[in-house]
This record gives sequence, structure tokens and C-alpha cells, in this order.
Amino acid sequence: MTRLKTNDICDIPSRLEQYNQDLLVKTGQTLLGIACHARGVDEIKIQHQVKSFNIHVVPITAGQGIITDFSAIVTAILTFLGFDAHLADQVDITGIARSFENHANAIMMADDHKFVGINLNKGAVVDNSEATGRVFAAALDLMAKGIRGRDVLVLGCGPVGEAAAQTLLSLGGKLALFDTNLSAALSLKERLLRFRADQKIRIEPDVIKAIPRYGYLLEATPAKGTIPAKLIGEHQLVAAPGVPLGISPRGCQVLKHRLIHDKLELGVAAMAISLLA
Ligand code: 2YG
Repeated sequence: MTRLKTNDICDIPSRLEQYNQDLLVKTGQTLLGIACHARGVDEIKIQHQVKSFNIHVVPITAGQGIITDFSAIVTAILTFLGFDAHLADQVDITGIARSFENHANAIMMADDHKFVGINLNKGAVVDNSEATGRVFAAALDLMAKGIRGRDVLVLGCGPVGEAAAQTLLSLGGKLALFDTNLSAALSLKERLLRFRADQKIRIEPDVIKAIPRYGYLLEATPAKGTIPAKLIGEHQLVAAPGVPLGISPRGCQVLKHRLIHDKLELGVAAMAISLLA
């Protein structure tokens, strides 16, 4: 799992309004709308609930320690979405205990291994990797005006790619998988088929040969340059939760409004909606 750096995320708060507009142009939905689509809940209903849903974000010093502004930026994203969000003024156990004492509805916090949301009333846990894969798949579905029946290639079969693959199957996508580690792709296919024996899932052994053959790509690798600019076609749509972005600046220019990528916003929005729903 890629560890974010402050300068990856420091300009998120000031660009939230603009990013929201970009998402609206690309998908027809806002950040909140995409997160609701990823959960299959009605946005209007959710809008009434967000402002009274109190989420505390608690910085955690374990392991490599605090990423400057990470918790403040998560809080800013939640506030933008309309939640009653607060950055805890204490860290670690003290911050967590204080959130319970202040009757928070949920806590969000991250160590070096997991970034989770916990609903304090229901005890439900939401994981950022799962939420991120799911919400980027939902964004691709919206951008494609329905992924049903379309051939979609998931690049990267880790936790984010797995959640994206599951979501794309449930949205009716015709799934293909690639991973630099072939056994990761094969074992993901096996896990997915346990629940959908009827589905056909292709494994693509050669990503360079495969990319031009898919109109819809979900890039969930922690590698740069996964999708070379020269392979990007005129009509391909790409949703890229992978950090760092697996597409070069040149590739981003070619894709323009056919690419969705961010480092925190969609995943945090999907976590929050899952905590509330
Ligand atoms: O509380 C803090 O400031 C730190 N303990 C946060 C550490 C977060 C480490 N994890 C990551 O940087 C990413 N996996 C977060 C999610 C990236 C988007 N999918």
C-alpha cells in the first residue's frame, strides 16, 4: 500500500470545488453522488442525514507516524460533503477515547497498514482500499453511461483492484484481469468465481498487448507508467485509483476528460457514505 506524502495531498482542500465540477462533467455526478452510486443509496435521502452525522478524524502516531495534514485534509473532504466532521485535538488512544466520550457517530483513522472508518453505534468497519476500488468502479460505470456488457480491464489485483473487479462484475461488466504477478490475477479470478460461477473472467498475461483491446480500464497498480501514452486510444475511458498515478502527464493530456484519478477524495467519500448507510 502506497504511503501518501503531504505534498501529494496538500492542495486537495482548495481544489475540492473545482474537482467536484470536473467529476460532474466526466460522470454526470458529484463526489457525493458517485459515493452514493458506489453504495447503491439515494443521494437525496443521504443529503438529509450527512449534516447530523458526526465523524471524528484521529491522527495516529504508530509506525512511521503522522503524515502532516493527512487527518486535516480527510476532515476537509468530509466537511465539503456536508458531514459534521471534526479533527480530533488529541492523537492515538486519547483521541479515540475522547471521540467515544463526545458521542461521535464514527471515527476515521489510519496507521501504516490500514485506513479505516468505524461506525461507533453499529461497530461496522469500512476499509479505504475496499471503498476506493468500489467507488472508482462506480465512477467508471457512470463515465461509461453503464458498464453493463462492456469489456473492462482491471490492472492490478491487490485489495483495490479486487474491490473494483467485484463492483464491475456486479454492475454487469465483462471482466478481464492483469497483474505483473500472474498468480495474483489467477487467485483473484478464483475468488471472484466462487460467488459468480456463471461469469467468464479473462486473464491478460501481456498488458501491452491487452490495453489497446479494452475500451474501459481500471488502473489499480502502485506503479507509474502502467498505461503508456502511446497505447491510449481515442475512446478509452480510464478510472485510476492507483497511487502514484499509472499514467504519464502525456497520457493524461491524451485522455483529458476521459480519466478519473485522485489520491483521497473519492475513497474518503465512499467510506463516509458506507459508515452512514
Ligand atoms: O494519522 C496519520 O497521519 C498517519 N498515521 C496516516 C498514515 C496513512 C498511511 N496510508 C496511506 O498513506 C495511504 N494508504 C492512505 C490511503 C491512500 C488512498 N487510497
